Amino acid sequence: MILALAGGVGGARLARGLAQIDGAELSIVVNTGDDFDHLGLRICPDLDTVTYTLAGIANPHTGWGIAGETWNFMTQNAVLGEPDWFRLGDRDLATHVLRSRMLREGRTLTEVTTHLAGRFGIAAAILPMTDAPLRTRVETAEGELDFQDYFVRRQCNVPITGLRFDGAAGAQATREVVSALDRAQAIIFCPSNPYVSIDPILAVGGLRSRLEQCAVPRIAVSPIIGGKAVKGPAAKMMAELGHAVSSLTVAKKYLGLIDAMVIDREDAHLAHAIEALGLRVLTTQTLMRTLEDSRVLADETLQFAQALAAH
Ligand code: FO1
Repeated sequence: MILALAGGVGGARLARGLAQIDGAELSIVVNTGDDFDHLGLRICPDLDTVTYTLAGIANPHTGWGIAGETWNFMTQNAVLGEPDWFRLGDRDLATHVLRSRMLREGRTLTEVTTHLAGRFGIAAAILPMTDAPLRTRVETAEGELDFQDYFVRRQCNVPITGLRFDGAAGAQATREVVSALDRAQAIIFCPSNPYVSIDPILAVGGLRSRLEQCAVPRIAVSPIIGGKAVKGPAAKMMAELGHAVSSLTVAKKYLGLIDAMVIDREDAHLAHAIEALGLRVLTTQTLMRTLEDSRVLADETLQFAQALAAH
């Protein structure tokens, strides 16, 4: 079984590629630090991005939400004077209504996510990192902001000074995540934002130490290509937190948690420096524009894992 750690769009795209590989059972542990309550509904952006991407219905332009959405709910919401900075499409809304009702009825987020994945015909296990509330808070010169307030309402336009994972102290990994980790034959850190997609997963009680002690190949696919993030604020955050924007910074950040890195051809010149940290490196095309790109990268990453296991 392959275990992937993922956050938003980049992570979901590699996860979709991994799900295409014949015979590879897949579990995806997903960041829930971005979750929040909005308009009376529980919104879980990264779980939904992974679910919609694996279902093949994700909006290809935004990466989040459902393709071919209509926006009647948002239009009417504005008529009623309700906030419209966070856009919930009409189809997407059904997910949030169902999830919120099931949670109110006492089901866990893991149960709700499994139910939704089943309705979309997804074979992979999509696992929230925890069922407990853990919320990413962004520290800025203007004070602390809720994650979606920073990310969507403020469009990441405030320099950050740090990040905090509210509730991490009391958040335990679920039984399903622990069992997936125990059964994993390889662990893939998807090309998700290290600071706001992967770090919240590592902040969940027991997960970092379990990953540190895993004896199977652990490979990170870098979200940075040529000093830029493919999507989202990873590069901006890296710079604001005082680091060089590069795959080498990603390698250093994951040191102790990974055995190897997959970097883009554009960053081939960094391979020696990453290897000098004691990591193995695979250099290939990491940009995923199409489903075929995702499948090829997933295939190469799994072959790399097999070679590492045989080593
Ligand atoms: N991102 C935006 O930039 N603007 C939005 O209006 C927006 C709405 C939205 C609705 C549902 C959902 O699941 C995700 C949504 N996102 C939106 C994306 C999301 O909030 C972020 O991309 C992630 O939290 C970061 O991974």
